[in-house]
Amino acid sequence: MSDSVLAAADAPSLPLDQFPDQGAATLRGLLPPDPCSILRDAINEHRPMRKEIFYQSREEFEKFGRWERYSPGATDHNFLLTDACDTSFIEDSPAFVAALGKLAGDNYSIMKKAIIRSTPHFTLPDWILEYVQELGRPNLNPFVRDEFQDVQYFFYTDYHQDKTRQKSNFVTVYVYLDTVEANYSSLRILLESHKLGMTHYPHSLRRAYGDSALWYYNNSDGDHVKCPEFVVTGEAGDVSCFHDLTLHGTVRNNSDNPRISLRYLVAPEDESVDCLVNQANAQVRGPQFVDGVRLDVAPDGAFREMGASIFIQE
Ligand SMILES: O=C(O)CCC(=O)C(=O)O
Ligand SMILES: [Fe+2]
Repeated sequence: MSDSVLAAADAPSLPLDQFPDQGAATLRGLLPPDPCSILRDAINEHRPMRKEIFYQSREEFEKFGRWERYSPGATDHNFLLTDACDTSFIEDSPAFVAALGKLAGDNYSIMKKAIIRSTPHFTLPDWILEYVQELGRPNLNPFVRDEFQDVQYFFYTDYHQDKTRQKSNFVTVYVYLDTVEANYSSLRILLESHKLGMTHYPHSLRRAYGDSALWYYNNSDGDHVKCPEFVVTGEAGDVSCFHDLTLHGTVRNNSDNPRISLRYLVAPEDESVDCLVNQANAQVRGPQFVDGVRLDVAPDGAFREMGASIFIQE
């Protein structure tokens, strides 16, 4: 047996039918690994990690950059939507379609999909490294030249919820395209955190004294939950998913060939459909939406220094 088969067998799983209670699930080996690796190579070839994709100085960023419309679009300026990326083996796969159907009902829609590139510190110009040093959620796209903003670049991400809009109701579905070990910017999911509803970022989280993989989380209504941290290790073709209010994050990736993954936001037709996402909503005790949820973003969209709860490895 090869090492990778062993690793896949060893990776812990979260059964899909526990999604409403846990706020997350894993679908190991859902997709064939070879086409995932081919897609990864194609992305890496066309969008290699290079220092040149970033503005080289703060002056240059202030002249040409902006704090809005810097992410890949749902319908345009999105490299995953181009002919260079064949995703039909994912989206037409009976196993993938069946899993999404369970999560969001047969009439689910893919609201958005994008390529997520984990970015190692050595590809970042010094001025950006300094700029993001005290940020909790260093989304790097504002600092990327327009041409390359068709991919989503993260340095790491502190625990956060993906939901930002009042009306949205979705599940984030993550597709790994390579072997992801714990320190390869694996996803970290705080189980059962969706139950407290939407809360402001930075979230009120403290690590348990006796168990570094356990977090105490509360909302401002006095409700609280103890969340085990689930580290999503895995292989190309493994899929994981989490509710739009589930706290999750990623740590840095310092490998010279860092992780490339796909992220799908998948929505049920409406709130009455009998599906795992809506069953998870029924377990949410706190508010589904709060205003001004990101305290780390200034009115002009600039990022504010606020530190991070997630462990930031150097
Ligand atoms: O992959 C990452 O680094 C960030 C993951 C995440 O939170 C997201 O894509 O919403
Ligand atoms: Fe996220």
